[in-house]
Amino acid sequence: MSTSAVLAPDLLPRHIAIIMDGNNRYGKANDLGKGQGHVAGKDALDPIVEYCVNTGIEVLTVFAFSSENWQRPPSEVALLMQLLASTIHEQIPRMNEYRIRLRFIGDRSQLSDDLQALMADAEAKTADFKAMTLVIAISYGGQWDIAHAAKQLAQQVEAGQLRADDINKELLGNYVQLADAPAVDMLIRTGGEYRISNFLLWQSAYAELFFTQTLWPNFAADELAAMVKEFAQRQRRFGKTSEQIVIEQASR
Ligand code: M2E
Repeated sequence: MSTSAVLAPDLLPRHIAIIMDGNNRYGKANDLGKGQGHVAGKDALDPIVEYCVNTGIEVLTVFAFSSENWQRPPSEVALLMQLLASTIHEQIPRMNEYRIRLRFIGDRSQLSDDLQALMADAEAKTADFKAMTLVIAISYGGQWDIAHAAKQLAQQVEAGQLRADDINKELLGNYVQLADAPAVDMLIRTGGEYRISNFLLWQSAYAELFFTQTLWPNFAADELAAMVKEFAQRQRRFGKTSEQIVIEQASR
């Protein structure tokens, strides 16, 4: 399938979020060494980023390492931390080439000083790029995100700068991660599980959900393009009455 079919801009998702699951199963299925599925998964992102920037997607957010991933075997955590650092190093020149802004969300206090410095450096070097924003979620959890936002409001209340009665969803929504980005339009999970796994809970409140059996290292731009097409079809149906859809289908 061609990945370049043109879609009406008002039917395109502005923000796509992906749970990149299935690296370890890919490693086992292909007799790779322990942890090598993650190495394979690392390279799967590049064509997806290229598709998104060429299609005019504003924000792509990927779940690289969750709050829960800290409970994986220490050797796997160590490998993932190494892979994160080497991937960030590799990605900086690519971001420069494509004019993509790189951002990170999650609880950075859990990460090594070296990794924190590398993340801050990558963000600073790409801060003015406007072609797309690529967001990497590291040590991220949706519940952490909401609790972290609530804590900031509570500190304002404690300081006498805010009345508890003035807290509402609009105000809290200004303190969650990516408050300045469009809401998630499409939430995709690869690897065959049907869960959101504490990803962007607040930001995905109205997202269209997409699940595929494809393991992350095998997920390619043509499958994403088919999902974006399906998203546009769902958008076109949205707002129409069920009678209109029945008439439309009868006339095909
Ligand atoms: C990623 C991280 O499972 C992860 C291993 C490292 C690479 N990866 C998958 C990422 O998601 C950082 C950047 Cl800059 C890009 C991708």
